Parts: sequence; structure tokens; C-alpha cells
Amino acid sequence: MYKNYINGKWQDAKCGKTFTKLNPATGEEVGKFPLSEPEDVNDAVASAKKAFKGWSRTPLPTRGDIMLKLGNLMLKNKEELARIETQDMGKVLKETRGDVQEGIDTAYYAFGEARRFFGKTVPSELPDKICMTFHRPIGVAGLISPWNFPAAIPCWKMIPALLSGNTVVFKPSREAPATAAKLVELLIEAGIPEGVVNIIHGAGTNVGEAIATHPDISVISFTGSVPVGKRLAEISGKSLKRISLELGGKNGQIVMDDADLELALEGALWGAFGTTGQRCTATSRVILHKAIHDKFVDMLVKRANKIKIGYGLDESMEMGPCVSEKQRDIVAKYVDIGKKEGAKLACGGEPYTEGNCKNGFFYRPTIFTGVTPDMRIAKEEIFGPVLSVLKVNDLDEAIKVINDTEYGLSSSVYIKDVNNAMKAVAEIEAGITYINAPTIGAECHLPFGGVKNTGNGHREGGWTVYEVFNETQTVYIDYSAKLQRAQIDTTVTLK
Ligand code: UN1
Repeated sequence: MYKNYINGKWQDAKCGKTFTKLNPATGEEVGKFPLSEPEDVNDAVASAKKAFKGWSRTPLPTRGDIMLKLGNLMLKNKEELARIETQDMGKVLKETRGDVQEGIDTAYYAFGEARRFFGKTVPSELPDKICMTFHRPIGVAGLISPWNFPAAIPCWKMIPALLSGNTVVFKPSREAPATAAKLVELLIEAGIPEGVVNIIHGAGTNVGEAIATHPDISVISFTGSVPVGKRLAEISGKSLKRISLELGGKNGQIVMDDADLELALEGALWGAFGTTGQRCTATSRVILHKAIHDKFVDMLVKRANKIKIGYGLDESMEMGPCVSEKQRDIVAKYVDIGKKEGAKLACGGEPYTEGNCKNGFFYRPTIFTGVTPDMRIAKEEIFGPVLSVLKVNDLDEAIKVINDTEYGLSSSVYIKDVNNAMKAVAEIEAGITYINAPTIGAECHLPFGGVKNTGNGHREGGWTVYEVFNETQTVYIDYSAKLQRAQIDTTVTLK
């Protein structure tokens, strides 16, 4: 029986209710978790608010040391964390190890940042006066994370929030709660003081909304769907909370006629079927130049049919299940839609129930050809192992097609001509563009996020996420010992 962690104590939801998390590969129970209510959020926020003064005044390098310890503990427990994660949400071990590594890298980045958290010194327009800026923590951060990267994404959010001096109320997804619980245990072992981190398990409609409405939460970071992101932005906008939204994607991989096709094939398979297609960066469209279309589709289908599907704890498996029965039903619904829209099913298109897989929520790698930009399977995020193939005449059309979506997270172009590659980089509307690499695989020390309905202008990762979790304080120091009036007593005049 798992618990919430509030004010330094593990405790049940006050109402006593729980939910059961199932292993998506076996249908077995992972554990029972508190089904919390707004009253639990209130306690967590009160605890985080109380802890803010002490934590925000702790020297940054001391906070950084805790992040270093967290990174070291994650490294020491990497295998255990990866195995918990595979049972929690289904990704194969190779991938859950990578996910944990992304969290470790984020912790080490924060440790380095702690000793270089630079503000700026800026010349004044007046004599004997200096100006500078400081980063200041905002207060209590409400962090709402998804299930598809249950170690990396909570780390992307918690680590910069904490390093910056904020305290945290963390609500993990109901589909990956065991990984989140383990992460919080490691944070406690790393020495995070009481009240600084609080975890509340439960439903988005209850806990998530309570976070967005709570007057003592000052900043929210959310990764998830567009409808939920819009809802949270609407609620939190009423109290002018800062909110960083990381929402969906309908990412495309263009393959031009001069591309290295073997390389493009590896990229498309990894991008489309890695994590069972359940990444917001997943390749859900390949946009093929007509000259290589038929050959590439042939290569793609042959290889997709050979992907080894099964329980991720078995090292030989390449693709795990969908995260839940509900998620698999969504995939099946889109496959029906694709067929009705007139796309051709080139492979897959049904659940995978062979051998031990019958109790899990597996679905075969699925490829639709003959997809046109107006079809729903070309436009809507599916979040499953479904790839739509579109055929184009030239690069201009490929760019038009790749941009023809409400989203703008990741994008990829396989190409050799350097001029055309640079043209694509300039014209693609996306937060992330890869040349000769798949749409997935962002590194934690670079900005991560998208344009259009993928977000609201913020970026996670690297130095940019620190903008989300900090206010800027501008300080002027006048040592002239007289009143100097800016804009009036200035010595600079342009003739
Ligand atoms: C996500 O799917 O929400 O770039 C995050 C990638 C990973 C992160 C994905 N490093 O695919």
C-alpha cells in the first residue's frame, strides 16, 4: 500500500480511498495508491508554503549538493528504478534505463548550475550607479507529470524547481505512480528537508484542478494533453499563476530522394515504435519523396513486422504494451478511423495477444499508407504504435505537409543536400528539428518544447527551464550620493 508524502510524513488520503494500478503487460496489480481529494492538496500546499522560507534561503550550492546526491542515488538504484518503471507503465528495459538516465543527467546539470546561477551586471545610463539582476524563486510549484517518462519528466520539473529554491507539490500520473513514489524516496534519502517536496497521488480532475485553483501555488508545470492543458491554463489564469505547458505532438519525419534510406529506416522505426509510440515526440507521420516512396514503404513494413513485442522485463523484447486498456482502445479507434477514411493498412491494425501477451494491452506496430493531410490519422495525436505515410512531390510540399498540423513539437528530415537541409530547418514550424536523426531523443541540457498548440511558449530542459521557475529581480545601486534622474539627468545624448 503506497502513501502520499506530506510535511515529511507518509500518509493515506484523508478520505481513505485508493486506486489500483495494473501492470499493462500482465494485467497484475502493481499496487494500491491514495485516491486523494482537494483536502490532501491543501495540506501539501500548507506544508510546502511553510518550508519555503528555509529552503529558499539555503545557499544554492547546498541545494545543488542535494541534487548531486539524488543523481548518485538514482545511478546506484538505476536498475531497480528501471524495473519498477517497466512494471508501472510497460516500456522495455532498454528504454526505462534511458529514462532514468535522463533524470540522472538532469540532476547533475542542476548540480553544476548551482555554482553558476548567473545574473547579469549591466551598465547604467548614469554615473556612479550600477545595475544587476538576480534570479529569485517563485514560491510553491505545482508539478503535474505524465506516465510516459515517469522518471525523466518528474526530474525535468522537480529538480530545476527545487534547485531554484521553490518548494513542490507533485502529482504524478495515475498510470505511473510507483516510479514517482520511488523518486520521492530517493529525494528524501538525498536529504531534502521536510515539507520541501510533497507527493499527492490521485485523479487529474480532483488533485490537478485543486493544484490549479490553490491561491498559494504560484507556478505550475504540466505535461499532458491539449484539452487538460487548456483547462489548467484557464483555471490558473484566473489567479495569474505562471503555467508552463508541454502538450501534444503530431511529429513528422521527411525522407528526401537523396537520403540514406537505411539510416532513415532505423530512424522511422525507432521514432514511431519506440515507447510503443507513446511519446509526445513520437514519429506519427513519415513524409516520403515520391522517388523513394514505394521502396521505403516496403523496407518499413518488413521491419515493422519483425519487431519483438512482449513484456519489457524480458531483455530480448523491443516493444512493450500500451499503458492501459483505455489507451489501447484509443489506438484501435484510430485504426478504424484510418480505414474508414480510405487509408491502406499496410501492417498491424490489431491487438497482439500471442503467448504471454494475452493479459496485457499489446498492439501490433501499425502502418497506414496512402494517407492524405486532411485525414484525422494525419492530424490528430494517437499516442500509440500507429504510423501514417504521406507521399509528396518535392521539398516544398514536404514542408507544407509537415507544418499542416495544430502541433509543433518535434520534426526530422533525412537528406544529404545541405542547402535543402537548411531551408527545411528555417521553414519547419517546430520547437525541435533533427537532421538525419529521428524525432525522438532530446537531450536534457537543451531546450525542449514546441510551438502552436504544443505549448504556451515555455521550454523545459537546459537553461531555459530555469526561466519557468524563477522571477527576475532587477537591482539598481546608486553610489553618487545625490538624486540622479534616469532619462532626465543622463549624460548620453544623440545628435
Ligand atoms: C515526451 O515524450 O514527453 O526526446 C518526452 C525524447 C525524450 C523525451 C520525450 N527524451 O523523445
